[in-house]
Amino acid sequence: MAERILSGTHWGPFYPEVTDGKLSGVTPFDLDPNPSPILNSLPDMADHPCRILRPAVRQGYLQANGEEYHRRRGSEPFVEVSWEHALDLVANALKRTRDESGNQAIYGGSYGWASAGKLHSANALLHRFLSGIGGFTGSIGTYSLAAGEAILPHILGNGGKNSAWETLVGTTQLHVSFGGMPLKNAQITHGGMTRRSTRDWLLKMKNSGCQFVNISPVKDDLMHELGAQWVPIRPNTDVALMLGMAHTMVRQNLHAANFLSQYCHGFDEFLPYLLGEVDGQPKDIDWAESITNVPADTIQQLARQLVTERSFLNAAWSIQRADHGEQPYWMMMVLACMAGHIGKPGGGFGYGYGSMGGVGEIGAAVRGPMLSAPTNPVEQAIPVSRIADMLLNPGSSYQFNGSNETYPNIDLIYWAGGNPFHHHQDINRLIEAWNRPKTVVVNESFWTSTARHADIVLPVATTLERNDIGWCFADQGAYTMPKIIDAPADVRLEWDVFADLAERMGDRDQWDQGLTSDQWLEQLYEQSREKAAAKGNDLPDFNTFWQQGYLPLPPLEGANPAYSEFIEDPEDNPLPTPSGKFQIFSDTIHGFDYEDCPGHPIWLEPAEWLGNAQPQQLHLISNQPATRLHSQLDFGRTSIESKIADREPLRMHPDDAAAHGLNDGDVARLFNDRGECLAGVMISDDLMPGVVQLATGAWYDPQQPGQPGSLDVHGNPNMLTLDKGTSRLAQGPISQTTLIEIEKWTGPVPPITVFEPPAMAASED
Ligand SMILES: Nc1nc2c(c(=O)[nH]1)N[C@H]1C(S)=C(S)[C@@H](COP(=O)(O)OP(=O)(O)OC[C@H]3O[C@@H](n4cnc5c(=O)[nH]c(N)nc54)[C@H](O)[C@@H]3O)O[C@H]1N2
Ligand SMILES: Nc1nc2c(c(=O)[nH]1)N[C@H]1C(S)=C(S)[C@@H](COP(=O)(O)OP(=O)(O)OC[C@H]3O[C@@H](n4cnc5c(=O)[nH]c(N)nc54)[C@H](O)[C@@H]3O)O[C@H]1N2
Ligand SMILES: [Mo]
Repeated sequence: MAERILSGTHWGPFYPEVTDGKLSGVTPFDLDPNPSPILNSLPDMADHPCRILRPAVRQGYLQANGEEYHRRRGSEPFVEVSWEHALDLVANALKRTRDESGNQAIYGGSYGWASAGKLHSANALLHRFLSGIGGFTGSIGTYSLAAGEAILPHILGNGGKNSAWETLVGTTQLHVSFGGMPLKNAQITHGGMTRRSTRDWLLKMKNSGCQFVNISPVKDDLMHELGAQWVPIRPNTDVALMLGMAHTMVRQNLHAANFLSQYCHGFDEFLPYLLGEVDGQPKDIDWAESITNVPADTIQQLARQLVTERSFLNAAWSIQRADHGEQPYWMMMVLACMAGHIGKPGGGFGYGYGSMGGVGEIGAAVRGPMLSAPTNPVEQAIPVSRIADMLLNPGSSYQFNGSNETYPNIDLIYWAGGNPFHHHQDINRLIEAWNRPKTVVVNESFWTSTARHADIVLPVATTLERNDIGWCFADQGAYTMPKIIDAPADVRLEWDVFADLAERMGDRDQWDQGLTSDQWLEQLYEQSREKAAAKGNDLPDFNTFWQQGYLPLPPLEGANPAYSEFIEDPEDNPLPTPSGKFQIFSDTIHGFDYEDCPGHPIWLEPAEWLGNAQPQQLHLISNQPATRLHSQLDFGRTSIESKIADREPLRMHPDDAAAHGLNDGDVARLFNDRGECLAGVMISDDLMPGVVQLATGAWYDPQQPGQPGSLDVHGNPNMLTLDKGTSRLAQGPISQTTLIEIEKWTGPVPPITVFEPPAMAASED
């Protein structure tokens, strides 16, 4: 072992301190300039009371007494059973489902972030296991970026390219970001980056003369040291603002006409809409002001600056997590084309800077290890956030990105590494849907809401209790993730759980090929090492790496502005789009004939927004939490210390607080037709009036567990959000499209109970 053991998480690497077999503290990684405060919560991970200690089965499932036994999930006590018993139950349910209904009746989409590490990646292990036993209905896309993932390939030919930070420093004069670039989000990178560098890049840009503009309902979405111009905007109206800017450019003849004709397809089809020749409504600055609440003068100023200065446009992922979220992503590309700086140093556009730490980083020339898996024999997969639609409407049809599909009938859900009772919109609707299948199996380390709504719960070791490798896609360094402490006695490695299940399903040989998980880890590393050597990069052998702890990796070569090759030589380096150019008009999308996503970007009214709100309604933004990763470590000290009256903080403008008779520290009830929750009031000038902010991830803590419509006493915004797809193109989640009402909670304040284990009935084994 190295002198100091190094391990890591999605929010960065750390050196553990172990006292008497317990994780007593952590020190951040030496090379990380801005370590995440979420690291401080790690000591709470190992032995918190909400740890699942033994396999557990819902009492009604165990007794199976009555046809409707699956309709009481979340409301009954659990019974602890032996591993043998629990694994037999899972294997029998899988076999029964397979025999009676076929493999497509198993839902294994199992979305979620799980933990960092290349081997023990829960969702990947589940998919590998289920593929080996005949397959499963899977999921397509993410809750993060579903609308972007669907629209960008049509208009850019792939997921889009981002310029490296290096190319923006000293070159970008004006940086305009929709949704800001909040450092709270840049703490995190999927897979766990070694360094949190976004803050430093932003300061370098500022110090070399860049002016920043933060277009967001929330002022501190851009750090105050940047002295940014804050342009408060009504949520979900960014596309109208962009159209107003585009209209100004055309009217004042500022737009880059040569760029549009040389590098873009379909500006002529878009122009009549922009000018109002199609619908009688020019998308001018007064029209844009009436929708966005951004003053017409500001829109005009920004439009001029975008053209006259070397400008860069960025959109946070949040702005597409909204009704018709495809449109602002599409329109921002059009606006950047009209400004004409794409491909030049410091100019152009990108998506997701500040949404996650790795965006804008160059990454390494050597790729990380990957566990191979058999292809899933079941081809069907649903757009990930349509899960409740699928469970509620088996056999019904839906449209998705040009195809017509039918929802399968699901008998069994198996989840590992995610928390849908945190992440899905409209939890009350999810409860109804979740009660439909006959069996729900969940692998977890903690009694999350999802574990509480399972039939069979299998307790698995945490990242602290197993050997793994941290190797993040955007990073120039890899690190070891050695086992730091022992798992509780009856808690097992997820790898071994699947090995024993594979044994019961007759698939053991394929699962582990006779090797232990530690042997697999070494083998995976050595495979990466061989691939690196073939490209002329020498990596140390596994044992040396394991001794070293940290492994610097060679950077990818070249940091050119995105699309510079295309701009320099469009004939030889066309974009991989149908036209070979930026698609301002998409004949493909036009051919789908979707009213909610036609052939060029347009303004479409969201289902809920301040423009159609009642006077007492407020727009709820449920952003990513600063003090944890989603729902992970909500019980950890960093998250707990941030709570107000034990509840998730609700930020609101002083005028809105006064109008509702609320003061700092009060408990408020948030409600709409879909549900209700409590939250702790925090008054802030950083919010625009009419908009309130409640981060995601507070564990759902219902007053009557298992009952749809119950009050959540803790502050899960998904009690209130709307469960609808962005459009037929992406079918993405729209959590940022939510109106609510609010009132002071004057009754006794209910205690938070969700961090205690659920009720247990006497064990039978
Ligand atoms: N209202 C609203 N809702 C949202 C969003 C929003 O902006 N607003 N954002 C959405 C987005 S972008 C995302 S990505 C999702 C995130 O949603 P999730 O990714 O589902 O959230 P997490 O809390 O990270 O859930 C991961 C779970 O995996 C468990 N886990 C960790 N390691 C392991 C392991 O090794 N094995 C197993 N079996 N389990 C493990 C953790 O204990 C945790 O319960 O939320 C979405 N929901
Ligand atoms: N600390 C921490 N960091 C995280 C995560 C976490 O759980 N914790 N999750 C990670 C994940 S999975 C993801 S996908 C990314 C998500 O990254 P994002 O989607 O970019 O993050 P959000 O915090 O949802 O939103 C960023 C900001 O957008 C603003 N915003 C919301 N709606 C609108 C709108 O309609 N218009 C405009 N202009 N602005 C709007 C909000 O003020 C919000 O603060 O974050 C990652 N980073
Ligand atoms: Mo995400």
